Amino acid sequence: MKEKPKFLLTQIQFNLSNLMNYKNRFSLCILVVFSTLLVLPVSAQKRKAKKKDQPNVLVIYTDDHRFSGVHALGNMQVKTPNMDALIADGVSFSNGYLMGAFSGATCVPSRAMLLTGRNVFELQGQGHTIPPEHTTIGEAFQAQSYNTHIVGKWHQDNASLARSFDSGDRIMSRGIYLVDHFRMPSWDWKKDGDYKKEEGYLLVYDTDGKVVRRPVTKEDKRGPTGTEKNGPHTSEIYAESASEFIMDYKKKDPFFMYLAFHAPHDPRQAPQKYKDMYPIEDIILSPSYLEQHPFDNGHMFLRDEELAVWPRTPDVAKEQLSDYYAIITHLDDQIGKVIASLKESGAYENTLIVFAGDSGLAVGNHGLMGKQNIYDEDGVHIPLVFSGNLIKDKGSKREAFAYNFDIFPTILDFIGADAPSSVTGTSLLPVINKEKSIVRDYTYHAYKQFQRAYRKGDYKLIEYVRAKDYTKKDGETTRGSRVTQLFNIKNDPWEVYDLSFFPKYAEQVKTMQKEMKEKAKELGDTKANIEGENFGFWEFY
Ligand SMILES: [Ca+2]
Repeated sequence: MKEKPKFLLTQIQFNLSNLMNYKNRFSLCILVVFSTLLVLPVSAQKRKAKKKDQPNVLVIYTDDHRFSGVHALGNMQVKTPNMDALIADGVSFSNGYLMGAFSGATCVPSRAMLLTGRNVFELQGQGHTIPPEHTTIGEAFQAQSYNTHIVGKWHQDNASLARSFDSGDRIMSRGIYLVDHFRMPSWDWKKDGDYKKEEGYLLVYDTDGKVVRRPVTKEDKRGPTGTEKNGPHTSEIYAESASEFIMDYKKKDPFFMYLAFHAPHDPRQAPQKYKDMYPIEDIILSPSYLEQHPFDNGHMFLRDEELAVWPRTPDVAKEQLSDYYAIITHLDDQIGKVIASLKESGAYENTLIVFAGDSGLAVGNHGLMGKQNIYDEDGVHIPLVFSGNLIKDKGSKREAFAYNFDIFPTILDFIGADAPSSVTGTSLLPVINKEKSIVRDYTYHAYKQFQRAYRKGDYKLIEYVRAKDYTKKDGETTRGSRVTQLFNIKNDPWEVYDLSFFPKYAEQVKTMQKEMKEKAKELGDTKANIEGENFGFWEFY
């Protein structure tokens, strides 16, 4: 513990000051030694023993990677042998969820929740800034004498980045974004967190095919225009950096590494070799595929949705899904390299690996492309896996409802440490260890002022409202539709058959509507709790 040396010093100083009157230097010496012996050796030994046994922790966070975007989870066409191996070597959660978002960039709150262990209503605003009173996962591991390291995407403020990690490499998103996996600016780690736009650099191939860095210039227009001929893909850059860190790691203290990939986020680019694995004509669309969403869900037009034309004909949707699978398989290969480094360095034996995605993604489901909704696969259902040598019940699945903000308390619990008081998520360790079957009996989901969902048992109620909205471009407008949907997720995981209008389910809908309102109150789902929000769902319901 970092706090302990301070305590020791204070004790010794206190003893010394009490002894100032002693003339006999020998007695003073004996007493100092005695008091030091009393306090020091026991705790020092304990610290040492604890450090030696503590496992390393590697958190792999993928971007816009839906649950069914892992072959072993959704049994779809996508090939993910390395992720499947993590699942075979661990415990995976079949009902892992993102709670929701108040921003179209759902990456932001998703990461804020992961990093603070707090739910979407407990973040500062939409989660762009993590205030000092919300202890981050990095800080919590630092307090346990871990060396904390980050590679890849950081979507929050510089101050929380600097205080969360001891080191880092290839930091993404510090001011320039070229919308291109082959031309993604990186920043070197800066302890002071003072990242400057002009310090961002690109990794490119020189004429000999060697990777070299060059500054980003005004000529570097937004893409996607890069290919594997220009330079390495973000997934390759981050995996290589993480592997180097693992191979070179010599410190006695364990490491906590946060490896945040940007794939499979759009633009869905991958080297041609991976694209060739998924011929468009062979792609099988999901059961929920539609040419167009049947009603205005409140946020139909934004960058994610504009990635494909309307209507999303089968050919359009297949092309998108082919690209999505290609970038996932490419990512899978890179994850495989990181795991290989763990094995080669000998660290695998004592490393807990957490693998999770930050949101779902529609890619043609229900006529949608993005993640700005709260359907399962299209918006909130995520891969969530705890894996590695230290997990005993290998290849097993858990049905318990889990959120991404449970990861933080779970891994602290795993290493035998208490979660900081600012964490409100729940440890899933008792579920992993089969001491409990659930930690909560429902999930709640929110997307802006337009959509709310409540999942209990096999059923999921989704409510949509027509609500006011404000954008800089359009000013104040009214969007959305008043729609109720009820799905049986167990029988219908793709949410194809809306049961809400069948008389048989009238009571079920009524009960769930009532309960959802109660849960909204308990969770504090009001615009007052989301700093900067002008409109709240419940005022339009
Ligand atoms: Ca994302």
